[in-house]
Amino acid sequence: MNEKLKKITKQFNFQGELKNIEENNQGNINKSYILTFEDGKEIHKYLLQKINANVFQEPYLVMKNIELVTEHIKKKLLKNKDTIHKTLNIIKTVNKENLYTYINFDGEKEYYRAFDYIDDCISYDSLTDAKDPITLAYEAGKSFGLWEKLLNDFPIILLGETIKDFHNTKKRFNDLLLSIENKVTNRAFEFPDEIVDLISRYKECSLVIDSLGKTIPLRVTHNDTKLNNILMDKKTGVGVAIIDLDTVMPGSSLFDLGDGIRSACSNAFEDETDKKKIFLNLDLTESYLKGYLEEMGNYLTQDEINYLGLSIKILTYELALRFLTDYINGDTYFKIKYETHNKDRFKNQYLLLKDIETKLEEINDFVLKTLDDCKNS
Ligand code: GN1
Ligand code: MG
Repeated sequence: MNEKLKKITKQFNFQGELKNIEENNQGNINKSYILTFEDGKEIHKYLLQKINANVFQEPYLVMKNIELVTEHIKKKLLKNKDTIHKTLNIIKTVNKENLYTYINFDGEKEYYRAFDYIDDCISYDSLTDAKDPITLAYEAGKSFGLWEKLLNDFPIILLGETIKDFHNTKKRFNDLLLSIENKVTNRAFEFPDEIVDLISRYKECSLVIDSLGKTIPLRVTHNDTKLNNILMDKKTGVGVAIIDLDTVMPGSSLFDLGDGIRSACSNAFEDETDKKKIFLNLDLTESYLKGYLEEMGNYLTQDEINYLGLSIKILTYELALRFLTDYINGDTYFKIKYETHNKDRFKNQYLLLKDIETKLEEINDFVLKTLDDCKNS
């Protein structure tokens, strides 16, 4: 067992004796470990995470947001007598803190936090190989819709901004231009046509961010609504919990909906190698929208509704910009597993973006039809 981690686990109020540490490689940002403890006959599992302090520069703020939001959700679930859904439960350190700060050999601070491990669940990186993708897409939309609904009355001013301008599409675009100018690598030369093409979409893709806080309300949003951030019950397929709450901040519902559909309905992994698989699956999209709108449909404003379809394009555009920027900057942000990982991720998002554009009209029709169905049911 990793001796350093073993030492770190002693700093938390875990129950029992540590039996196993297993690394979980799903996230692109933080490092995660599943811990198994034994207490007599009882087994307790926890999730230990090392926060990526390069990405989250204020880890205590991240944890404060998570604490506030999860306490609110817990109260709401109790009030609604909802025993199916769950939320993250923070395990405090022995000093009653949300984080343990470890000083490493180089004198740098490493931040660790822990949660109860939510067992008997599965999270998908893609729905294509799942047994019943249509139902799971519906569950995915419903899960994020319910999560937003539960937080609809949360006092938004209590939340800090954990990553500034996280979904500011214009800022993401400027970051790409800066990476090209800074020339840390010469990789921008690999994509001259794509870059010109991305520039041509700047205006349309800035529409949501330009209206945010004006005709598009600020809400409590998750901001990282990837499919694998939903834990689904292994047996029933029901979305049980929304995880990865690091980017919970004031934002737009459109960020969450757009990113959710981009991720769940794109029919492929973000680093898919079979290009034929990369397209927006309209059946999955319709199902996701249905689940989401059943929960959130009554709360959305007209402008939010008008931009639902476009948000899928914008969020795909934004992630394409981010992967390309990171590739040009020499891979400093996203974890990579091989040298051209970010390049492949960019190419896939770019392909997806082009496909989404051909389907926007149809998606907008779904939105109206689904909203009508929700009202009449
Ligand atoms: C990161 O943490 P993870 O892997 O769920 C990223 C998201 C991206 C996603 C793309 C804090 O999410 O914004 O959409 O990778 N999170 C952060 O895979 O940057
Ligand atoms: Mg994340």
